[in-house]
Order: sequence, then C-alpha cells, then structure tokens
Amino acid sequence: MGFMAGKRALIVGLASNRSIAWGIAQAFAREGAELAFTYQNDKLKSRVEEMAGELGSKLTYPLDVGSDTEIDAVMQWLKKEWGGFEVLVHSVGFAPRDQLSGTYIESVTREGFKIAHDISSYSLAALAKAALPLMEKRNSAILTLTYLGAVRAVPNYNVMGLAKASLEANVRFLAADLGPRGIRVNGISAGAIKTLAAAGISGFRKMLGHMERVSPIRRNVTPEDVGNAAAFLCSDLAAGIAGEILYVDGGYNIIGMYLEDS
Ligand code: NAD
Ligand code: 0WE
Repeated sequence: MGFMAGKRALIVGLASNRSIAWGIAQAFAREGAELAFTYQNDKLKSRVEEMAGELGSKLTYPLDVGSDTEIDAVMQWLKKEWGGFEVLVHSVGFAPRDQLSGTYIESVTREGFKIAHDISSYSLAALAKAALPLMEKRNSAILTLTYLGAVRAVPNYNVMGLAKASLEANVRFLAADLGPRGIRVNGISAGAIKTLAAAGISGFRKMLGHMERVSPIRRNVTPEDVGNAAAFLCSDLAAGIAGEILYVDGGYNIIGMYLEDS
C-alpha cells in the first residue's frame, strides 16, 4: 500500500505534462492518494481533464487564484465532493512577462510588483484561509513551490525573487498558525526545470546547461524528483516537518564556487 493511501489532495497549478504539478500528481497517485485538480482558464480545461483522467480523477474545477470568489467556489465544490481533504499543493507563480528580462532595477514597476506578489505569494494565504475548515484536524499538509531567487540575486528572475521571498515567509507564518490546527505547511525550492513557465525566458537553456555542469549531482532535476519529495512532505512520513523550505535542486544552492576540470 502506498504511503499516501487515505489522503485526498487538491492540486493547483497543472498546465501541461511538463508542469511540476504533474510530477507531483503522478507521485501522489502512485502512493495511493485521491486527486482533484484546478485549471487556470478554459484554454487549459480539456488538457487538465485528460491528465486528471490518466490518474483516475474526474474532479476538475476552474480557478484563477487572483479571485477570492473563485477560491470560495472551489472550496464549496470540494466540500460537496469530499466533505474534507488532507493535502493542498500550490504550484503557481506569475509576473508580467516584461518583469523577467533585463536588470531588476530597470524592469521592476509598481504594477509588476503588485501582480507578482498577489498571484505568487498572497494566493497561498488566500487558499489556506479558505481551505482551513476543510483541512483542519486531519494530519493535513500544504505545500508550495519556490525558487533560489528568493534568497539569491539570480539574473532576470527580478521581482519574482521578491515574491518568492514573500512566499517563503508566508510558509513560516502559515506553519506557525496552522500547525496547532493539524496542518503542516512547507515549501520545496526546486532547481530550474524546463516547463511552460520557463518557455521563452531568455538564457534559460544556458542556465540549465550551467546547473547540469556544476551541481553536485551533475544533472538537472526533473518534475519526478520534485514529485517524490512532495509526496514525502505531504505524507505522514514528514509528520515532524513544518515551516521548512526543502531544496530539491541537486545541491546547487550549497556550492560556493566551481572550478573547471574538477
Ligand atoms: P507551469 O507553467 O507548468 O505551472 C505554473 C502554473 O501556474 C500553471 O498551471 C498556470 O496555469 C498557473 N497560474 C499562473 N497564474 C495563475 C492564476 N492567476 N491562477 C491560477 N493559476 C495560475 O510551470 P512550473 O514550472 O510547473 O511552475 C509551478 C511552480 O513551480 C511555480 O510556483 C514556479 O515558480 C515554481 N518553480 C518552477 C521552477 C522551474 O524552473 N520550472 C523552479 C522552481 C520553482
Ligand atoms: O518561477 C519561475 C517562473 C515563474 C514565471 C514564469 C513566467 C513566464 C510567462 C512567472 N511569470 C511568468 N510570466 C510569464 O508571462 N521559475 C522558477 C522558472 C524560472 O523563471 C526564470 C528563471 C527560472 C529558474 C526567469 C529568469 C531567470 C531564471
């Protein structure tokens, strides 16, 4: 029997078969969890329905995390379908395209800052608030996805780095509040992966090549690597872990220097 048997998981942030959310969903299904998915808009509806079906789920629902009304509607729907649930995955990040190229100082705007923080960080608190009555007192877990740009000045990541720093603080504050109510909150800081969110970001291929050469495991991480760590963190195997940011980046973040020919 899988180590997530008896867990019901809502996954927010599935867009394609390259999504980190897809790696997470596959690991959850393999370990015996029951799944529900949201999709951002009608363009993604049929694709998400099809992928859900592959993992034995008929539960899909529209959700733009920028809307409190839509967040409430999702929770009402799940209350009807499930009564309650044990796992919430937040795999969402967004900043307007123009924020992710050039230097930070040149690209950052008040509007770009506001959108990045709203969609990429506040949405975690908004979802947690709305899910609380359905998730409390069930040995539950909330998981979000973050990136090294939260704690280091990564070229071009720009205002998304600030939003991820806010997201990581959000994990700690939520963990402190929700732990006593039976919900552990954690984050995974994933290494760079070529997903839709990375498509067309200038220099992304070069970045992947660099990380592949210098990271301790000498390869890039995959959605499967992240999915396995996510399944662990959201299962009772991680009952002692709360408010933590777990790096699933092949150890890239611990390197202080790389010497050619080493
Ligand atoms: P992805 O494009 O597959 O997923 C991003 C998801 O965010 C999509 O499903 C999209 O629909 C959703 N989204 C964006 N705005 C939304 C909104 N307003 N409402 C609802 N959904 C919205 O890309 P991904 O790489 O799988 O990204 C998932 C998470 O992983 C993000 O938080 C990202 O920052 C994080 N992350 C990605 C990498 C990477 O290199 N790909 C590395 C570390 C962390
Ligand atoms: O969090 C991310 C990407 C998030 C993202 C991607 C897009 C592309 C489409 C947020 N907003 C948008 N807006 C769009 O219009 N990652 C961790 C992947 C990523 O993005 C980078 C990276 C890495 C890694 C951008 C610059 C440098 C490195």
